[in-house]
Amino acid sequence: MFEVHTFPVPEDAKERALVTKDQYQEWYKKSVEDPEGFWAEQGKRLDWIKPYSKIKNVNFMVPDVSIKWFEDGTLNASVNCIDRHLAKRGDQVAIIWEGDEPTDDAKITYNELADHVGRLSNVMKAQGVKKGDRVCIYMPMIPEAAYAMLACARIGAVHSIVFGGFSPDSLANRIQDSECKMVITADEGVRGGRKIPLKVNTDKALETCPSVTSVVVVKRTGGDIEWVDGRDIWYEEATEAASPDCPPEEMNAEDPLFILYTSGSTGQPKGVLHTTGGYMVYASMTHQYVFDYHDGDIYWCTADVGWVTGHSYIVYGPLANGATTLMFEGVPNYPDSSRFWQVCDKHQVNTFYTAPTAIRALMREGNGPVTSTSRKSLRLLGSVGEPINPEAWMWYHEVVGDKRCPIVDTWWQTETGGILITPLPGATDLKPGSAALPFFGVQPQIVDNEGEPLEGATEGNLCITESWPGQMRTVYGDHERFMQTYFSTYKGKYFTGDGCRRDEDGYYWITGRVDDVINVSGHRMGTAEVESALVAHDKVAEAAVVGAPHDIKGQGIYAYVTLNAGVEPTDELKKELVQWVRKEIGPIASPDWLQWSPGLPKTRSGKIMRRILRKIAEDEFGNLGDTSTLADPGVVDDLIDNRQNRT
Ligand code: 6R9
Repeated sequence: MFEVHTFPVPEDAKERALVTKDQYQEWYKKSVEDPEGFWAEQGKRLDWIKPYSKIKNVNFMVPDVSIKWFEDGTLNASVNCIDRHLAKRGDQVAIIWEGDEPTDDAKITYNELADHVGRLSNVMKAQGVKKGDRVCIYMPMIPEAAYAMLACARIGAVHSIVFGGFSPDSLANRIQDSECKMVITADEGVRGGRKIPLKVNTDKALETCPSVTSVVVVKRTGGDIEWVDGRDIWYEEATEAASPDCPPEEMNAEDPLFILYTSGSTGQPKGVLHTTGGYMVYASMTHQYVFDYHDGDIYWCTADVGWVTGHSYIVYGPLANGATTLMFEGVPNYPDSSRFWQVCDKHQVNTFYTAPTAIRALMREGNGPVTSTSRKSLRLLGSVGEPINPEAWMWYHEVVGDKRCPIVDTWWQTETGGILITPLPGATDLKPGSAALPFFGVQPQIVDNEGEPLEGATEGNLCITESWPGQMRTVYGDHERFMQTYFSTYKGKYFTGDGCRRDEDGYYWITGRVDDVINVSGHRMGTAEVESALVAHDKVAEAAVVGAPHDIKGQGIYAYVTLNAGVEPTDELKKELVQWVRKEIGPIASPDWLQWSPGLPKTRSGKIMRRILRKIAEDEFGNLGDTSTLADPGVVDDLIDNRQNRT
């Protein structure tokens, strides 16, 4: 057992802190005792076109779940991220772009950002994109991805970003689900010296997407691509010819800002819908307080804009606060594993926010690549995406942060829009591995399997009992599924899908998903999605997928596959199936282990008993629990005998 040390707030963090320990207690108390008053005040951090008079209108009870914040106010998100900063900080750098190659970088000021976004907005309008239309963004990590998001926001279009690592099929499914009218993409992406064929993938996806009438293509590499006349438009040509002035659309606080697809325990990924007012208030506020953001700070979040972390903490939160945000196209180990820290030195980064999987991968390379850099500019470190194991936390703290920098371990989800449980750097003593305490306005509750609230030091299922402004409003096109997924397990409460422990100091320790979602390198993958990709192969009869511990990824994907009668189980076929899943979903879904299983453990009603498969995948087959309800208990011995070596 790892001994828990507490790390007190360092003196210098206390001195510059926007929120001190006492203030945290006081404000938190106010935020839960008088949420209307608290959020009425916080709403003022944005510029509104028509100010709100109503604050909160929320019902968590199925079948009437409805969530509204600031519902009679109007505003525009791009104005809040750009226009309102121009008078004071037009010449300040808004985005520092660091390319895949260390020689490739750029700085974009707020004035330049306004120009780019205005032009692209006009191009989109000229293509017939109107308020409420959906636009898919399938881009590498280049500034144009941020311009595309903000241009959508400016004209009231709803963006749906699809991570550049997803396959043509995954892209097509997401475009079809929200009937996007336009796709904004690039000829190719570049990551770690390798090219990603974004336009080729887009062309392939669009064979089954009749709703898309135009494709805007950024020239990133100049690689060879095909061109569909009348549909495809070069970004550079079109924006050069367009006017930079585009008046913003007046949006209601509850008008959609974006859709972002995320994996759940069943079925196809869900289109998580976020609206404008509450999301922006929450993204801006959490960015300011969690990262103790001060004017002039250089802030770097290493996420991809294809994930929610990129939405809230590369683009909307930082830009709403007039910050300088760094956008990185590359990967942590290219050209070598010093890259992150070299970039910190090069751009004098003060705040660095990354995922535990990256920390673990770099930790494996030893201290040399870190200690060969200065990192003197660093003041604060952050972690997100999965539980950070105390060993990785300690390494991050001691080696990367030279024991000077607090670490904010931020727990949140695509659904929550922003950070819900986290330390504040000037207010919270740290315990490695704990996400610490709730943010203002957030009321966590740990419940048992029957939904009974558990008090004090305890462990159970994590729910949130009251709404906060950044909460998702619905699943796009399927409000029923929204209510079923999040509000029906525990009546009247938002259920996170995570397990959680609370210690005697009230600190929260997230223990991981309690549903059929696997967290691979901080990316969510539904077991059902991988299973349906596998059974789509014509040699596969049945498949069951579970998560298993993985040294670098946190969790890896373990697949049990039953082949059709007469098909020979060969190593070649194993490779073929792994490739097949890559192609069907994307590289992040590749099974790490694949085991042939002539039979799967099923109940007499035909339900696969994943609990047993999980134990075998974890090498814990000594303690399988009750197997007597299985239709054929014999299959278990076969699975144990043929389990995959995970080391
Ligand atoms: C922001 C993001 C959400 C799931 C969440 C949980 C896990 C995220 C965490 C964490 C422990 C943290 N998770 N942050 N677990 N400690 N600091 O990652 O969103 O991709 O939707 O994933 O990730 O299991 O439920 P998303």
